[in-house]
Amino acid sequence: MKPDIVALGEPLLELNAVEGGLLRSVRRYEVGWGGDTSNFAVAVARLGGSVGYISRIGDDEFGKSFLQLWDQEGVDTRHVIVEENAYTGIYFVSRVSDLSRFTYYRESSASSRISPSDVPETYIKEAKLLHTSGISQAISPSACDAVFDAIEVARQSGTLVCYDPNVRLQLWGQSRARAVVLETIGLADFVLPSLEDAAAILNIEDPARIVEKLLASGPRAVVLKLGENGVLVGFGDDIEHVQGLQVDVVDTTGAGDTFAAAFTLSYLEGNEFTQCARFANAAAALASRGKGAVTPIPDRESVEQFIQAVEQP
Ligand code: KDG
Repeated sequence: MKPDIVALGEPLLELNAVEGGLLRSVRRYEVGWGGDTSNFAVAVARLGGSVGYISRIGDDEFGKSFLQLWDQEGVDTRHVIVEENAYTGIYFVSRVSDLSRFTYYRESSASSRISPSDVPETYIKEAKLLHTSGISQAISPSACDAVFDAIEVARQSGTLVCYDPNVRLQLWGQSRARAVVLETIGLADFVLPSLEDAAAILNIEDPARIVEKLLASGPRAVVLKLGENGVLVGFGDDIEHVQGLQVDVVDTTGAGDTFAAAFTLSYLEGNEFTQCARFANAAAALASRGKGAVTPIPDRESVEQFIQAVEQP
């Protein structure tokens, strides 16, 4: 099987606080899976796409847990390298609403040791789309090089590049993040930043100006995620607003990754950008109704039923 979509980055075991408050007082966690690009890959698979993952994991129980997950979900793992004597990263999620809710234990993890020699050129060339992120670049200099190499292979062979800046300033300094993210945006076909990402890398607050500015650097489409206010979709000279869908939000962790999966899959199925964004909005809304990054990712049927219910209440 040659997957249509391949993603490159780091999976992280997730420990999601059951109680509210600071982690020092939390006594119970729900164990799950996270890592933006792994969430993306699982979401593509649940939505019915063919997908493969490029990463390194430790030869530990958490790495094995990921192999089981990907196997169950139908994510191709032939380019996931299992490294002896290395560990799989973990993160904790507290019940607060901003990115400070993430606490990472990932320095020197197996994934952070990914390097250009791990980039599977033929795999990327044979795919229709490569997805990667600012987190994949932030975890180490060698991972950052691997991302740039993978993008270069994709660009040379006509494989589309989707990039989620996913700016996590706990992982790298703002000026380095800004330089790398802006450079990468110029190399990507689709760029899917959140408003917070854009604020961290541009000194612009107006959403339409952000989209214009990013589009000017070269992508075919920029989709700016505005949370419950929906998204702005910019392509060519057009900027369109797609409304958000109201759901009871439990945990937004991973919702952006589901958005990216649904958007890219819908594009590869031949839909227009605004149509892709509508489908992606619905998938992301459903993904935020449950706790954890992976468990609430919806399947195709649930998204289609949800869209129908919203359109014909
Ligand atoms: O998009 C959700 C991710 O942020 C989460 O699963 C953890 O990959 C993660 C990270 O580095 O923040």
